[in-house]
Amino acid sequence: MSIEQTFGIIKPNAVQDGNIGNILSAIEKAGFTLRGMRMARLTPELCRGFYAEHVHKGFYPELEAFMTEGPVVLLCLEGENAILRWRELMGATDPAKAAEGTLRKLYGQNMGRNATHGSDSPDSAAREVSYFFSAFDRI
Ligand code: RTP
Ligand code: MG
Repeated sequence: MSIEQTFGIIKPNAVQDGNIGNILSAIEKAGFTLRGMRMARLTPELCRGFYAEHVHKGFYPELEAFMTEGPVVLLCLEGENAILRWRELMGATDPAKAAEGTLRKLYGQNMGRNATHGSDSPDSAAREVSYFFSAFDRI
């Protein structure tokens, strides 16, 4: 058994559409423990640091414009195999290809406006949790 922490974001489109509650409810029903949660409005600088691996890709300007257009909810989730299980609950990056019942299928609009973010590995989970949460914020 491996208890992990992972990092999630409820992205601007899901906040604008009034789906914070639905997504938090799915997280609780799936058995995650919420260790950190905060609303924020990302700045371009914060977004560049967060998406360092994507900054030089063609889609990055569109990604930054979207992620900074309105408030987001930052999450630290804990549970058994939390990193993989949170990715499974979200579904595929492209909502059109995401499985029925997944968060991106339910609340995503397209490849960019895809409702949620989740860390993709133990290294990125550790980096992303500490990028946005101090130890004091994780309770
Ligand atoms: P995320 O990081 O947001 O959880 O998504 P992911 O791992 O499934 O996808 P990733 O490859 O890390 O891409 C990060 C976000 O960039 C947008 N994207 N757009 N237009 C495109 O080709 C494209 N590719 C990626 C998506 O919003 C994706 O979530
Ligand atoms: Mg990613």
